[in-house]
Amino acid sequence: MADAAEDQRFMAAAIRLSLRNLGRTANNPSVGCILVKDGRVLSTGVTDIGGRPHAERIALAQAGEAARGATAYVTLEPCSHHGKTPPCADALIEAGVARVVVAVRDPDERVSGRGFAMLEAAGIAVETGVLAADGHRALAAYLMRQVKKRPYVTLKLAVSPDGMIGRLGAGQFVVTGPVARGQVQVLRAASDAILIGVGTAEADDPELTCRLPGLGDRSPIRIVLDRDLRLPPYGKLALTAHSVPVIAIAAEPPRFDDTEDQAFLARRAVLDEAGVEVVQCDPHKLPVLLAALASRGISSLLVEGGASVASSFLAAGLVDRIHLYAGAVPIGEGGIRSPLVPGTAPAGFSLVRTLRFGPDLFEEYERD
Ligand code: AOF
Ligand code: ZN
Repeated sequence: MADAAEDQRFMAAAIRLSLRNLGRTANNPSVGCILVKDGRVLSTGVTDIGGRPHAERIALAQAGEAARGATAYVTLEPCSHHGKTPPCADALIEAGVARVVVAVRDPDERVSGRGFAMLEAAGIAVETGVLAADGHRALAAYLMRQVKKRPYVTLKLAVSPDGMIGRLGAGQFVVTGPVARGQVQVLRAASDAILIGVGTAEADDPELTCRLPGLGDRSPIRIVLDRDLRLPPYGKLALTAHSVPVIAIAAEPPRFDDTEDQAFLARRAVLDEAGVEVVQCDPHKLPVLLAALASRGISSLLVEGGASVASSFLAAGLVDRIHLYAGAVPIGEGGIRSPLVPGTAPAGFSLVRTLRFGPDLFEEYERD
């Protein structure tokens, strides 16, 4: 007899497990799977780096014959299609699993209910919607790309106690402590891509990689809104483009007179050489840009700066989540005012979490 509390407990574990490969499975979701028999965990699986094998196959391979009669807890409906891998629903059936418990139905039109139908047709008991809200949150980026054809956008801002996010022409100004900065790198590691404006690239010369010990190979693709292609070829972004991809989003031609065109092409050639990919797409048409990023398999986008990029994403209604770090170091004279202030939910957002990282306060807001 199924026990609802036990189902929730194992699903919660499967959801936590799925978070492990967030940001590393593009263009596939990171799914968690736990096989349980007689109240004991037989094996676990998370969608592998690069998106394959799928979670269920990893867990089934580990359990072997013991999977017969087991219950599979899977965060997403098992796939029913022959994509780059054969259907997980078939693998669960062949392994003799007795029951499948799922949090979220897969909106992928190749699956969408067919996974459940295949399992049920084989006599497997199927239950869905278990811890659905938590499952949706864990799969938010994948679901956004599938349903709205754009990435899930997180806006990150570090605001000084005097309400600023940087100082004009002063280079990188650190308003938060090391614990908060480490958290930002964890967030980078869990994102498929990170986006800034070229002004931030010029002023701060950021690297935007994840440099935490043990997380070094999890840096997201770096995207720069760079209408005129001003990205410095000897800045940290261009210099590291051969190891972690950099995409510069420049305006579409034709927009220059001949001389400007020549200069643009010359800058483009230098960036090409450095390994920076130049994509021409009007950087002011954010919905078009986001659709293009989604079609490249980017499901989660972290917007990191500066003020005008943050404001345009907010104004376009394209922010799904805000991570606001309230730092302890004032910026003072010449500061760039933050579009948001700590302690005040922007219209259409609600505060979901507050944490303290050393001297700094962290607030998480989600779109209502
Ligand atoms: C699962 N378990 O762990 C994942 C699933 O190209 P393919 O063959 O890898 O299929 C990609 C689709 O598979 C993806 O759009 C989504 O529907 C599903 N992802 N399914 O059963 C998993 N990652
Ligand atoms: Zn699958």
